[in-house]
Amino acid sequence: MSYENILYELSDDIGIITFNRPKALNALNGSLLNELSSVLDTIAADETIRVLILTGSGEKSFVAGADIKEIAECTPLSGRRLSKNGQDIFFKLEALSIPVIAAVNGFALGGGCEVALACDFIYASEKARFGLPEITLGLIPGYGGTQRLARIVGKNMAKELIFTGKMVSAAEALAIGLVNKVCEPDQLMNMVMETAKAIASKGRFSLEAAKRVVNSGVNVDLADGCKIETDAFALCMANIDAKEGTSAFIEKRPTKFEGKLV
Ligand code: DAK
Repeated sequence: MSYENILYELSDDIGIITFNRPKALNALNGSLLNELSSVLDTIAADETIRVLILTGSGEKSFVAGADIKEIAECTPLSGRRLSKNGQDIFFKLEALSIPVIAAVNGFALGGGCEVALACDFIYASEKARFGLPEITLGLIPGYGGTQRLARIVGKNMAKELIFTGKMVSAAEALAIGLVNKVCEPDQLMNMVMETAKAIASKGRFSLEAAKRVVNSGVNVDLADGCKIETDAFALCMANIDAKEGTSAFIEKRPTKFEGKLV
Protein backbone atom coordinates (compact mmCIF):
# COMPACT_ATOMS: atom_id res chain seq x y z
CA MET A 1 0.00 0.00 0.00
CA SER A 2 1.23 3.51 -0.73
CA TYR A 3 0.76 6.19 1.90
CA GLU A 4 0.08 9.92 1.55
CA ASN A 5 0.45 11.09 5.14
CA ILE A 6 3.24 8.88 6.42
CA LEU A 7 6.50 7.50 5.07
CA TYR A 8 7.47 3.94 5.83
CA GLU A 9 10.93 2.53 5.24
CA LEU A 10 13.09 -0.34 6.38
CA SER A 11 16.74 -0.03 7.36
CA ASP A 12 17.75 -3.70 7.49
CA ASP A 13 15.53 -5.13 10.23
CA ILE A 14 14.49 -1.75 11.67
CA GLY A 15 11.24 -0.13 10.54
CA ILE A 16 10.89 3.66 10.44
CA ILE A 17 7.53 5.43 10.28
CA THR A 18 7.72 9.17 9.57
CA PHE A 19 4.62 11.29 10.12
CA ASN A 20 4.53 13.34 6.95
CA ARG A 21 2.18 16.33 6.87
CA PRO A 22 4.85 19.01 7.41
CA LYS A 23 2.58 21.88 6.31
CA ALA A 24 0.27 21.03 9.23
CA LEU A 25 3.21 20.19 11.53
CA ASN A 26 2.32 16.50 11.02
CA ALA A 27 -1.04 16.83 12.81
CA LEU A 28 -2.99 13.60 13.05
CA ASN A 29 -6.01 13.68 10.77
CA GLY A 30 -8.29 10.71 10.10
CA SER A 31 -6.45 9.69 6.92
CA LEU A 32 -3.08 9.71 8.66
CA LEU A 33 -4.47 7.61 11.51
CA ASN A 34 -5.94 5.09 9.06
CA GLU A 35 -2.58 4.83 7.31
CA LEU A 36 -0.84 4.40 10.65
CA SER A 37 -3.27 1.61 11.53
CA SER A 38 -2.61 -0.12 8.22
CA VAL A 39 1.20 0.10 8.45
CA LEU A 40 1.09 -1.22 12.03
CA ASP A 41 -0.82 -4.28 10.74
CA THR A 42 1.88 -4.78 8.08
CA ILE A 43 4.63 -4.49 10.68
CA ALA A 44 2.88 -6.83 13.14
CA ALA A 45 2.67 -9.49 10.43
CA ASP A 46 6.35 -9.20 9.42
CA GLU A 47 8.58 -11.30 11.66
CA THR A 48 11.76 -9.93 10.09
CA ILE A 49 11.25 -6.47 11.64
CA ARG A 50 12.95 -6.28 15.04
CA VAL A 51 12.50 -2.66 16.17
CA LEU A 52 10.25 0.21 15.08
CA ILE A 53 11.09 3.93 15.16
CA LEU A 54 8.53 6.73 14.91
CA THR A 55 9.56 10.25 13.93
CA GLY A 56 8.22 13.39 12.22
CA SER A 57 9.16 14.97 8.91
CA GLY A 58 10.61 18.45 8.76
CA GLU A 59 12.72 20.18 11.35
CA LYS A 60 9.95 21.66 13.41
CA SER A 61 7.57 18.99 14.54
CA PHE A 62 7.17 15.39 15.56
CA VAL A 63 3.36 15.68 15.66
CA ALA A 64 1.61 18.92 16.73
CA GLY A 65 -1.49 17.07 17.89
CA ALA A 66 -4.73 15.81 16.55
CA ASP A 67 -5.87 17.90 13.58
CA ILE A 68 -7.70 20.77 15.28
CA LYS A 69 -9.53 21.69 12.08
CA GLU A 70 -10.98 18.16 11.97
CA ILE A 71 -11.82 18.14 15.69
CA ALA A 72 -13.63 21.46 15.34
CA GLU A 73 -16.13 19.78 12.99
CA CYS A 74 -16.88 16.89 15.35
CA THR A 75 -20.32 16.19 16.74
CA PRO A 76 -20.56 14.21 20.00
CA LEU A 77 -21.16 11.07 17.91
CA SER A 78 -18.32 11.58 15.43
CA GLY A 79 -16.10 12.75 18.35
CA ARG A 80 -16.75 9.45 20.11
CA ARG A 81 -15.90 7.54 16.91
CA LEU A 82 -12.73 9.61 16.43
CA SER A 83 -11.67 9.00 20.01
CA LYS A 84 -12.39 5.24 19.89
CA ASN A 85 -10.65 4.86 16.52
CA GLY A 86 -7.57 6.75 17.75
CA GLN A 87 -7.43 4.88 21.04
CA ASP A 88 -7.68 1.53 19.23
CA ILE A 89 -4.75 2.50 17.00
CA PHE A 90 -2.66 3.68 19.95
CA PHE A 91 -3.38 0.39 21.76
CA LYS A 92 -2.31 -1.44 18.60
CA LEU A 93 0.94 0.54 18.61
CA GLU A 94 1.56 -0.14 22.29
CA ALA A 95 0.76 -3.84 21.87
CA LEU A 96 3.24 -4.43 19.01
CA SER A 97 5.45 -7.32 20.04
CA ILE A 98 8.63 -5.48 18.99
CA PRO A 99 10.21 -2.52 20.82
CA VAL A 100 9.10 0.90 19.55
CA ILE A 101 11.18 4.06 20.03
CA ALA A 102 9.80 7.58 19.53
CA ALA A 103 12.43 9.89 18.00
CA VAL A 104 10.90 13.24 18.90
CA ASN A 105 12.43 15.90 16.66
CA GLY A 106 10.20 18.89 17.51
CA PHE A 107 6.69 19.60 18.80
CA ALA A 108 5.02 16.60 20.44
CA LEU A 109 1.75 18.15 21.52
CA GLY A 110 -1.63 16.70 22.34
CA GLY A 111 -2.17 13.59 20.23
CA GLY A 112 1.50 13.86 19.20
CA CYS A 113 2.65 13.60 22.78
CA GLU A 114 0.16 10.73 23.21
CA VAL A 115 1.66 8.81 20.26
CA ALA A 116 5.08 9.15 21.85
CA LEU A 117 3.68 8.00 25.21
CA ALA A 118 2.35 4.84 23.56
CA CYS A 119 5.89 3.96 22.40
CA ASP A 120 8.25 1.98 24.66
CA PHE A 121 10.48 4.97 25.27
CA ILE A 122 11.33 8.39 23.90
CA TYR A 123 14.57 9.97 22.71
CA ALA A 124 14.35 13.67 21.92
CA SER A 125 16.23 16.40 20.12
CA GLU A 126 17.09 19.53 22.09
CA LYS A 127 14.43 21.27 19.97
CA ALA A 128 11.62 18.98 21.14
CA ARG A 129 8.69 20.44 23.07
CA PHE A 130 6.17 18.27 24.87
CA GLY A 131 2.72 19.13 26.14
CA LEU A 132 -0.94 18.20 26.41
CA PRO A 133 -2.54 21.57 25.52
CA GLU A 134 -6.08 20.20 25.03
CA ILE A 135 -7.35 22.14 28.07
CA THR A 136 -6.62 25.35 26.15
CA LEU A 137 -9.03 24.14 23.46
CA GLY A 138 -11.73 23.34 26.01
CA LEU A 139 -10.97 19.63 25.68
CA ILE A 140 -9.08 16.95 27.53
CA PRO A 141 -6.56 14.52 26.02
CA GLY A 142 -8.52 11.85 24.15
CA TYR A 143 -5.90 9.35 23.05
CA GLY A 144 -4.88 7.95 26.43
CA GLY A 145 -2.72 10.91 27.52
CA THR A 146 -4.32 11.34 30.94
CA GLN A 147 -3.60 7.69 31.71
CA ARG A 148 -0.20 7.08 30.13
CA LEU A 149 1.38 10.39 31.19
CA ALA A 150 0.41 9.82 34.83
CA ARG A 151 1.87 6.31 34.72
CA ILE A 152 5.17 7.64 33.34
CA VAL A 153 5.81 10.91 35.19
CA GLY A 154 3.50 10.41 38.19
CA LYS A 155 0.00 11.65 38.97
CA ASN A 156 0.80 15.14 40.23
CA MET A 157 3.26 16.10 37.48
CA ALA A 158 0.76 14.81 34.91
CA LYS A 159 -2.01 16.90 36.48
CA GLU A 160 0.12 20.04 36.36
CA LEU A 161 0.90 19.53 32.67
CA ILE A 162 -2.71 18.65 31.80
CA PHE A 163 -4.31 21.44 33.89
CA THR A 164 -1.98 24.17 32.57
CA GLY A 165 -1.60 22.85 29.02
CA LYS A 166 1.95 24.24 29.10
CA MET A 167 4.80 22.98 26.95
CA VAL A 168 7.98 21.62 28.49
CA SER A 169 11.41 21.64 26.88
CA ALA A 170 13.38 18.50 26.10
CA ALA A 171 15.57 19.17 29.15
CA GLU A 172 12.51 19.44 31.42
CA ALA A 173 11.04 16.31 29.84
CA LEU A 174 14.30 14.51 30.63
CA ALA A 175 14.23 15.75 34.22
CA ILE A 176 10.69 14.42 34.83
CA GLY A 177 11.39 11.05 33.21
CA LEU A 178 9.24 11.62 30.15
CA VAL A 179 12.19 11.09 27.80
CA ASN A 180 15.19 8.81 28.22
CA LYS A 181 17.81 10.81 26.30
CA VAL A 182 18.27 14.21 24.68
CA CYS A 183 20.78 15.14 21.99
CA GLU A 184 21.56 17.75 19.35
CA PRO A 185 18.95 17.75 16.57
CA ASP A 186 21.26 16.42 13.86
CA GLN A 187 22.33 13.54 16.10
CA LEU A 188 18.84 12.31 16.96
CA MET A 189 18.43 9.60 14.33
CA ASN A 190 22.00 8.36 14.86
CA MET A 191 21.38 8.06 18.57
CA VAL A 192 18.06 6.28 18.06
CA MET A 193 19.48 3.95 15.40
CA GLU A 194 22.37 3.01 17.64
CA THR A 195 19.98 1.92 20.39
CA ALA A 196 17.62 0.27 17.89
CA LYS A 197 20.50 -1.80 16.47
CA ALA A 198 21.64 -2.81 19.95
CA ILE A 199 18.11 -3.98 20.74
CA ALA A 200 17.68 -5.70 17.36
CA SER A 201 20.74 -7.85 18.09
CA LYS A 202 19.00 -9.42 21.10
CA GLY A 203 16.68 -12.42 21.07
CA ARG A 204 13.28 -11.70 19.61
CA PHE A 205 11.47 -14.02 21.99
CA SER A 206 13.02 -12.61 25.16
CA LEU A 207 12.48 -9.03 23.95
CA GLU A 208 8.82 -9.75 23.35
CA ALA A 209 8.51 -11.41 26.75
CA ALA A 210 10.25 -8.50 28.50
CA LYS A 211 8.00 -5.92 26.83
CA ARG A 212 4.83 -7.86 27.64
CA VAL A 213 5.83 -8.39 31.27
CA VAL A 214 6.75 -4.74 31.91
CA ASN A 215 3.57 -3.47 30.21
CA SER A 216 1.31 -5.93 32.04
CA GLY A 217 3.12 -5.54 35.33
CA VAL A 218 2.60 -1.80 35.73
CA ASN A 219 -1.17 -2.35 35.79
CA VAL A 220 -1.17 -4.90 38.63
CA ASP A 221 0.33 -5.12 42.13
CA LEU A 222 3.90 -6.28 42.70
CA ALA A 223 3.02 -9.87 43.63
CA ASP A 224 0.84 -10.36 40.55
CA GLY A 225 3.46 -8.66 38.38
CA CYS A 226 6.08 -11.09 39.64
CA LYS A 227 3.77 -14.01 38.80
CA ILE A 228 3.51 -12.72 35.23
CA GLU A 229 7.32 -12.49 35.21
CA THR A 230 7.69 -16.07 36.47
CA ASP A 231 5.46 -17.46 33.72
CA ALA A 232 7.27 -15.48 31.03
CA PHE A 233 10.66 -16.53 32.42
CA ALA A 234 9.59 -20.18 32.22
CA LEU A 235 8.54 -19.73 28.60
CA CYS A 236 11.92 -18.16 27.79
CA MET A 237 13.57 -21.37 28.97
CA ALA A 238 11.71 -23.25 26.24
CA ASN A 239 13.02 -20.95 23.52
CA ILE A 240 16.18 -21.26 21.43
CA ASP A 241 17.30 -17.75 22.43
CA ALA A 242 17.95 -18.88 26.02
CA LYS A 243 19.96 -21.86 24.76
CA GLU A 244 21.99 -19.62 22.47
CA GLY A 245 22.51 -16.87 25.05
CA THR A 246 23.66 -19.16 27.83
CA SER A 247 25.76 -21.37 25.50
CA ALA A 248 27.52 -18.32 24.04
CA PHE A 249 28.44 -17.13 27.53
CA ILE A 250 29.82 -20.53 28.56
CA GLU A 251 31.69 -20.99 25.25
CA LYS A 252 33.08 -17.42 25.51
CA ARG A 253 31.78 -16.38 22.08
CA PRO A 254 29.42 -13.63 20.87
CA THR A 255 25.74 -14.48 20.79
CA LYS A 256 24.01 -15.10 17.48
CA PHE A 257 20.28 -14.95 17.97
CA GLU A 258 18.24 -16.26 15.06
CA GLY A 259 15.24 -14.00 15.61
CA LYS A 260 12.77 -16.87 15.62
CA LEU A 261 9.83 -17.10 17.96
CA VAL A 262 10.11 -20.87 18.65
N1 DAK B 1 -3.99 20.73 13.80
C1 DAK B 1 -4.12 21.28 12.58
N2 DAK B 1 -3.22 22.14 12.06
C2 DAK B 1 -2.17 22.47 12.81
C3 DAK B 1 -1.98 21.93 14.11
C4 DAK B 1 -2.93 21.01 14.61
N3 DAK B 1 -2.83 20.42 15.80
N4 DAK B 1 -0.84 22.47 14.62
C5 DAK B 1 -0.34 23.29 13.67
N5 DAK B 1 -1.14 23.30 12.58
C6 DAK B 1 -0.96 24.03 11.34
C7 DAK B 1 -1.30 25.50 11.54
O1 DAK B 1 -2.69 25.71 11.42
C8 DAK B 1 -0.52 26.12 10.41
O2 DAK B 1 -1.23 25.91 9.21
P1 DAK B 1 -1.56 27.17 8.21
O3 DAK B 1 -2.24 28.18 9.04
O4 DAK B 1 -0.19 27.60 7.75
O5 DAK B 1 -2.38 26.55 7.15
C9 DAK B 1 0.74 25.26 10.33
O6 DAK B 1 0.40 24.04 10.98
C10 DAK B 1 1.94 25.87 11.02
O7 DAK B 1 1.54 26.17 12.35
P2 DAK B 1 1.81 27.61 13.02
O8 DAK B 1 1.82 28.68 12.00
O9 DAK B 1 0.85 27.75 14.15
O10 DAK B 1 3.30 27.41 13.55
P3 DAK B 1 3.97 28.13 14.79
O11 DAK B 1 5.42 27.80 14.72
O12 DAK B 1 3.60 29.55 14.87
O13 DAK B 1 3.35 27.41 16.07
C11 DAK B 1 2.65 25.52 17.36
C12 DAK B 1 3.62 26.07 16.28
C13 DAK B 1 2.84 24.00 17.46
C14 DAK B 1 2.99 26.15 18.72
C15 DAK B 1 1.20 25.90 16.96
O14 DAK B 1 1.00 25.49 15.60
C16 DAK B 1 0.17 25.24 17.81
O15 DAK B 1 -0.09 25.68 18.94
N6 DAK B 1 -0.47 24.18 17.27
C17 DAK B 1 -1.53 23.51 17.97
C18 DAK B 1 -0.97 22.64 19.06
C19 DAK B 1 -2.06 21.96 19.82
O16 DAK B 1 -2.92 22.62 20.45
N7 DAK B 1 -2.05 20.63 19.77
C20 DAK B 1 -3.06 19.86 20.44
C21 DAK B 1 -4.15 19.60 19.44
S1 DAK B 1 -5.56 18.94 20.25
C22 DAK B 1 -10.04 13.38 21.30
C23 DAK B 1 -9.03 12.78 20.60
C24 DAK B 1 -7.83 13.39 20.56
C25 DAK B 1 -7.63 14.59 21.16
C26 DAK B 1 -8.63 15.18 21.88
C27 DAK B 1 -9.83 14.57 21.95
N8 DAK B 1 -11.28 12.76 21.30
C28 DAK B 1 -11.83 12.57 19.96
C29 DAK B 1 -12.21 13.09 22.37
C30 DAK B 1 -6.38 15.26 20.97
C31 DAK B 1 -6.41 16.59 20.79
C32 DAK B 1 -5.25 17.31 20.36
O17 DAK B 1 -4.22 16.80 20.06
